[in-house]
Amino acid sequence: MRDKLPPEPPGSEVTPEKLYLRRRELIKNAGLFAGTAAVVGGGLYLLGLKRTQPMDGFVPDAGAVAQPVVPARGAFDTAEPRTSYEDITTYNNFYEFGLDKNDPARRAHTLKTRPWTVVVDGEVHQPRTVDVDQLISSFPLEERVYRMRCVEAWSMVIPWLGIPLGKLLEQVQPTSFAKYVAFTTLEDPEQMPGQKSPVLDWPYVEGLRLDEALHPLTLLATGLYGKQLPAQNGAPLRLVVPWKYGFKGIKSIVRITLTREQPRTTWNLANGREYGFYANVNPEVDHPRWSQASERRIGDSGRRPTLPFNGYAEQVADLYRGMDLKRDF
Ligand SMILES: Nc1nc2c(c(=O)[nH]1)N[C@H]1C(S)=C(S)[C@@H](COP(=O)(O)O)O[C@H]1N2
Ligand SMILES: [Mo]
Repeated sequence: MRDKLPPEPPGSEVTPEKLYLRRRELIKNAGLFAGTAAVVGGGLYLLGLKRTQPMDGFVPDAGAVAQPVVPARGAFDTAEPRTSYEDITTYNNFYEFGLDKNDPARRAHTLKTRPWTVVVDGEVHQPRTVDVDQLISSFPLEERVYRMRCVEAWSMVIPWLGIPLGKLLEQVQPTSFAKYVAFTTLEDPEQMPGQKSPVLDWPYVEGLRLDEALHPLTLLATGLYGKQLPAQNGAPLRLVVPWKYGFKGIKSIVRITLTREQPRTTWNLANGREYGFYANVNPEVDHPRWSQASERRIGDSGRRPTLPFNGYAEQVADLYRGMDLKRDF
């Protein structure tokens, strides 16, 4: 990223209005959970329904105690407080719309995110060219509350909505030659004025190893806080890989290509000494220009320690068994 230190986040004072808006979000969110209880992983605790009991054919115990309808946390959801909708949608990195954190919120609303076509091709038996809404509607949406750690040492907690990437990849049937997945952002300098400047090689490209792409934590996000994804956050479709630095989370995707070779990635091309292909969050491997041992949570004061794999080591460390993560950073 640039040498300039990121600006301080907006103040964390919670005004009554902000509280009210946040409450409305939560209520909306609860409604969304109720509608999709079967797919959000945690399900609902209703009238003493126990998680171990099957949903269909369920008969409540005679002694069941009525409980409030509280969405249970999904297996991968963090219980940490969520970053405000305001902060998530106004403090962004999206260089296609400028380099300052508040540029994307001011400029990206002109991006035409519908109609939008996504190509899924390469080493697959069933290549597809689909309208994004058709793609989204062919899978149940899931909510995932993930930490996001930017390589610049700030972090957020974001309630995403989306589709596990693995489900899409299963559908297109990777061939036995597929080893990686390459992603490409829209290239359209008229709509994305940042692409008129050579600050990065356009279009923005990213990549994952196939096993990383198939991991159940890896999400194609279509929304956040129960609503459609705002353009500044990468509408209509962006990648979320919560154990990796935020720059792996490529926005406004138009193409997903299964490949035999490791794909080129934008930040690695821009500066390979500072940004690796793997980009796993690692407090023990400092950025050449700053420490990665701690981070600033947007909306909070003070710093907190950065966790290996951003706190997802239990789920993903096995993917990297036998690798030297200081060399393959
Ligand atoms: N196409 C594209 N995708 C991108 C970026 C970008 O500049 N262009 N920035 C990345 C970086 S550095 C981060 S930290 C996250 C930020 O996501 P957010 O703005 O939704 O928090 O998006 C990533 N995806
Ligand atoms: Mo980032």
